[in-house]
Amino acid sequence: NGSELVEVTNYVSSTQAEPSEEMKGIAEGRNLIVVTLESLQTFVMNNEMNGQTITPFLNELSSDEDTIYFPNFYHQTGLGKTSDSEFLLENSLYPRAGSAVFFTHSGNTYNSMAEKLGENGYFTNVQHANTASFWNRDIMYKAMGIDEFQDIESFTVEEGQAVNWGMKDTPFFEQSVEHMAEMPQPFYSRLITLTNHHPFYLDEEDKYISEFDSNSGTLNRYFQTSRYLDEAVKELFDELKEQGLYENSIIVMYGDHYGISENHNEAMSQYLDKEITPYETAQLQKVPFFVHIPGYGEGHVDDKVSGQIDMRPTILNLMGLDSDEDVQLGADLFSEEYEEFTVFRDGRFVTDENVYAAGTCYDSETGEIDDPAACEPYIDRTVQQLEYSEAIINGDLLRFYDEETGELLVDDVEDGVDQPQ
Ligand code: GP9
Ligand code: MN
Repeated sequence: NGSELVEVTNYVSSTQAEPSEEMKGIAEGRNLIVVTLESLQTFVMNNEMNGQTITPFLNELSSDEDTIYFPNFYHQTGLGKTSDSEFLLENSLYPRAGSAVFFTHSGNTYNSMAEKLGENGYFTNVQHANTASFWNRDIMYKAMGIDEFQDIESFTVEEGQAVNWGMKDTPFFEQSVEHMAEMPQPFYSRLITLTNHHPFYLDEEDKYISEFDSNSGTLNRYFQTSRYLDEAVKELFDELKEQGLYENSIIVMYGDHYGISENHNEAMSQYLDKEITPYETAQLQKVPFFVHIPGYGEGHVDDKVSGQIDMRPTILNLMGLDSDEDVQLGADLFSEEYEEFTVFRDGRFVTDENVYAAGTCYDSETGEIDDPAACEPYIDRTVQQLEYSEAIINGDLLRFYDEETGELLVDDVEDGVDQPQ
């Protein structure tokens, strides 16, 4: 009802963190390249398997002087998998429980990051070598105001260039960069990778490391496909440099969701050499997040607890665009007011002190069971955040967003819910 929607509006405007002045606009006017790293989890980063480095390029990048790397960044996706991560990135809202929002709410009005960049002179594009209708992307991208979607039709897949779900990441990146070279600048181009996807098969020539040896073929192969993705990203950086697109861009990369489910706990326990408790399972929802700004020079590892919902406000501030009046539930990661409190779509949460999973409150450092009182205040807040997000989506609330003032028009909200739509 109307009063609930007003409550949501008030909540959103009263809880926005003031974006960082220091980081504001440091990538202003640059091209924005966002790479979705399919199924990449943080546990493979800066790690080895049977003495072999799994992600050599990304490891180097994580301590590069032009990179801010977030090792305690969590995915917040649900059943919509990759598409849920896209939803989080573009809208800074939680995806829906029990269904993929890309299918259920593609008719809504959104105020996506793409639309916002578009209104500020950017050409906006997504590239993904799969059929356009997968996850209802073709429809949802229109709702999110993305100018151009280059799907499989825009790519040439030669003999030997496909494996698993389709086109391999290396030729995909090669052609993506060629496409970028043709785009009007500044552009926002989002690249969605595919090779590191279940069931994680590879051609022999693409295996840079050997398999793991556990009872899970899935986990055994996952290290190899992660290694392949790492190599492909290295080539992406090389090609951007060759095309002269590197210096004048900002490159943001994030893992979309877990690749290894709890069905493989026994094998995972063998690899990590520890028992997989609900605490460990929550830790395994970490996905890597990189903000790479060529020439920045002040790169560092930022270990704050954070999540995909924070990408939109963080990126927009770096691009010099205000979003603190927008209807979004994440916060600028560089804000001095940033609160370390990350909510999973299923109601688990992580703070700097605790991990709440399977109804149990754990100490975030040790993984030991903590006093339930430590988690208590966050339990209601978690439910509330998720409910508000649902209310925004289900009520199509962004219809009432005023782009001029950056506010929700409360009177219209109340009228809108009283009238048949
Ligand atoms: C499909 C690709 C993978 O186009 O994004 O989807 P997923 O199964 O990871 O959601
Ligand atoms: Mn995915």
